[in-house]
Amino acid sequence: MKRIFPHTDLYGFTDHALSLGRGNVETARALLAAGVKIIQYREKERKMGVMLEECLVIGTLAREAGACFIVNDHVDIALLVDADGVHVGQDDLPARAVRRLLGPDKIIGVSTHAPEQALAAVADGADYIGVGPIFATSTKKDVCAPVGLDYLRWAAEHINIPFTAIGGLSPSNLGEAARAGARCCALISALVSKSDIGLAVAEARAALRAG
Ligand code: TZP
Ligand code: MG
Repeated sequence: MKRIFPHTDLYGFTDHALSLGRGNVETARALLAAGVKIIQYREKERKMGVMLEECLVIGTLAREAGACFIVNDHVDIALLVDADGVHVGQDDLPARAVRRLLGPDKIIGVSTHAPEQALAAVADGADYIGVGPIFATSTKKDVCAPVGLDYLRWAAEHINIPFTAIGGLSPSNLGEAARAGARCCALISALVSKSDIGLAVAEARAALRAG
């Protein structure tokens, strides 16, 4: 059966380097306990074997919590742990190729930074797109300059699959993002780099609602 990208407010990530010494499993557990319904395993430093073990655990936790579990970059790991889907960037395997590996039932997300990339991702069969980086971020090292709220407004108007705003989002600017059309917002450092992830999720939700 085709997995569904949840219609939800926050998209949470792992990133152990930014997580104040917490492991990825602990971070995912805290995000899920706070009611986050999409978790992406995003890990740029660990060995593949460690990533596989962590994804097995986080995938089980997400399933138990009724949340969607997406693996960043690694189609092989996603298949091995039966994740709900994979997220790829512009320099990763193209969505059409990922689809051949994953089949029709898994979710494919594609990072986009401009309208032509968004339209190409939709044409290539993406199930959702990332829209960003909206604001400056130091979390992703190889990222382009911030695209700003104009691209988010464009996506809200023209893209008819789910999309998630990403990049430099925090309670201080989530209201602006919401007013520009964001319904789902992806936050990394504003959640995982806080000592109390539950509180950070509550503050992000309140800021989104106020927008
Ligand atoms: N893609 C575009 S910006 C970004 C990714 C993965 C990083 C977002 O991290 P943060 O800490 O929420 O700015
Ligand atoms: Mg990638």
